[in-house]
Amino acid sequence: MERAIQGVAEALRDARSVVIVTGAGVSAESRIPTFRDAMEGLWKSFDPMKLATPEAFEADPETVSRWYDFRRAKCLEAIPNGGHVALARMQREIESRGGSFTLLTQNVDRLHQRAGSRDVVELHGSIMVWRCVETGRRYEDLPVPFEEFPPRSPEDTLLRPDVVWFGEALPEAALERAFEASSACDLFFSVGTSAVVYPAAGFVDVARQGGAQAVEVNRDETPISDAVDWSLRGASGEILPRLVAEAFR
Ligand code: BV8
Repeated sequence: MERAIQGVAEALRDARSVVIVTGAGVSAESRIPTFRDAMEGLWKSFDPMKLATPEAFEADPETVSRWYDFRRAKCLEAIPNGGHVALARMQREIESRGGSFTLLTQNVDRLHQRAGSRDVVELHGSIMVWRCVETGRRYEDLPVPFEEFPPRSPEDTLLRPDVVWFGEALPEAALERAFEASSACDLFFSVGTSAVVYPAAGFVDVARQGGAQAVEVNRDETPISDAVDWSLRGASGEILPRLVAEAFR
């Protein structure tokens, strides 16, 4: 692992343009259950893959909004971990050298922003934002927990979480930025993601087709582990700080 970290640190020092895609694994050490870990407590009998869909909300807006309200509270209680902080420092170091840095996240918890990352591309939206199903108007800083389920807007219309559900298109602007940055970068990282949800899981291929080197930092093996140049197996909260310390001594 040490030699691999040195190799990646060298590539990071020389990189002119870096893109990172993160998934739920980067927030695991902040005690936010990942998407595929068993859900806990009253939600353990629910399947996230079934709840995170427009059909589920349509059929039972109360249950789906209670699940998101529960997760939103956990995200607000969570503290950014060493992995989030290291990525924020990596952005500062790269940009201070005149390089470009793009952080794409599948996570809806806003921990990257709370750790100091700037201009984060939220591929799957944010659990902190809810939008009116009729007008699309967005609301933040809503009461935690909600007073009623499903929650309603000040105009008394139905609110839904402003996240991208399975079967829904990702925000156009986020997609554009992700494709542009991935195709132009010279170093691409996939961190804390099972790399099975598309289109997010496909940006590593866009980067490699553009000539970039690719790095995976993940606890478990994934479908891209054999396709990257470096596969660092372990906890992002431990590996990323070591990597940034080695690269930007
Ligand atoms: C779309 C927001 C088209 C909501 C999420 C084939 C068959 C069926 C469907 C499809 C298909 N191909 C594409 C699709 C569609 C589907 C898809 O990809 N399905 C998959 C399951 C096959 N994709 C979509 O539906 C997307 N939309 O394609 O639209 C379209 C176009 C035009 C018009 C209309 C439609 C939308 C996908 C977005 C879904 N929303 N989240 C919410 O959060 O509730 S996805 C959800 O999964 C989360 O965002 C999560 O981030 C994401 C991926 O999961 P991970 O983040 O990777 O988390 P996971 O638990 O899986 O893995 C954690 C990893 O971390 C593990 O590998 C673990 O080892 C590691 N780890 C754990 N701890 C640590 C760690 N690593 C490091 N350190 C640690 N400490």
